[in-house]
Amino acid sequence: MGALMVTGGAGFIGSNFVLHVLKNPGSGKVVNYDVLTYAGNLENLKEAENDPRYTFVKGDITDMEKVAETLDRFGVDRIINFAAESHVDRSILDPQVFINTNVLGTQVLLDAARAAGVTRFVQVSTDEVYGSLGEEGFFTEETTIKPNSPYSASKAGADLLVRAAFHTYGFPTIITRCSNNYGPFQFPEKLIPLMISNALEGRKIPVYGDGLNVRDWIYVEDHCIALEIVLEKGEPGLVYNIGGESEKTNLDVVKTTLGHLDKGDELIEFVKDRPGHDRRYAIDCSFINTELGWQPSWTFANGLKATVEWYVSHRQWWQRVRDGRYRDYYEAQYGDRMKG
Ligand code: NAD
Ligand code: TDX
Repeated sequence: MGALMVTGGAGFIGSNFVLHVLKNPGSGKVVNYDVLTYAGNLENLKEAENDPRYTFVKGDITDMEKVAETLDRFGVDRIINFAAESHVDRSILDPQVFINTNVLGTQVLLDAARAAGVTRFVQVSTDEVYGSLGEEGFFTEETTIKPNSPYSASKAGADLLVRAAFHTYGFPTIITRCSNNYGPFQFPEKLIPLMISNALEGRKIPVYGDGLNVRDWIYVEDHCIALEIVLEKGEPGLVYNIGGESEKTNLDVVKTTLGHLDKGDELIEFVKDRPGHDRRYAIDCSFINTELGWQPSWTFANGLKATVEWYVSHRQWWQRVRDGRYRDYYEAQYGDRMKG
């Protein structure tokens, strides 16, 4: 078996995925290819550092030469692409980097992977490509793509390129579309870690609009398990929806989290809504269940409790992320060993 390349493996879901894969003593080599934007944090992977099966390569997915060289050097035969700009609010402020990484970067990976004879390419996408739901209904794999933010439009663009690579060249690609993840190592710009860290510091929690937007929350470990199954057994050319079967309004999530932290609702501050804010996401994940036997195992109650406990006991992690000190770790660990 060749190596598995995990792009974006220093981010939230990518690092959880790398650690999850390495837990299996039978797993092969894993190459984490990540350019380390503000969202990439090698501290997440401390546990893997001394594992001979694991290698980190600092590289950009838009850099064709570096991608091709890495595929060749490590004998990569499978790729799972997590690398992306992932935050909707940032995409509203500055869309261009989203197009560069999410769209162009995906095409570079596809071209390099096809040239290198990669036998499986999994694109980690999002339910946001489907747009917004009303009060009723669910996104299925057949739902028309109608992205509403620059972020989701860039992810939808990437999905279409991945689909085209399959149809045009017969390149074995698979797309997964997952709902909102939460859990350890999530950058504290996203709702749940932002709330927990703000509340722990006695700061207000900004709730957009009326707080009644609905998201379908999935504990990151459940997503990782689903991705591992898709990587092994998924059928090329197909899309698999992945969801947590846990629809909640933002206000519900905020109030429950504050409850876990013994904090009161007075920390909530309603602020101006996000422009173009999608009202509701909800995933029908019956296809992956019937085809591949996956279903989420974490309830939202247990997952949120575990997440709150993780942030409470890893205060240093998020404080270092918040003040930028997490970057010192890379310098200390790799600074004089690697250039670029
Ligand atoms: P994240 O922002 O935490 O991590 C992204 C990682 O990609 C970082 O390590 C970053 O350094 C790396 N990266 C960014 N640009 C790169 C480039 N040009 N070249 C190489 N590496 C680059 O994101 P996340 O929340 O872990 O999401 C991972 C993937 O899953 C994304 O593709 C996202 O669209 C998708 N997704 C996320 C969620 C969610 O709820 N977070 C849900 C569904 C799908
Ligand atoms: O401060 C906040 N206040 C607030 O009310 C933030 C950061 C968010 N929100 C709301 C907006 C959303 O309705 O909470 C909800 C969740 O927001 P985010 O955490 O920013 O996630 P979302 O926009 O739903 O997108 C996420 O899920 C799908 C990820 O960031 C994406 O990468 C993924 O594709």
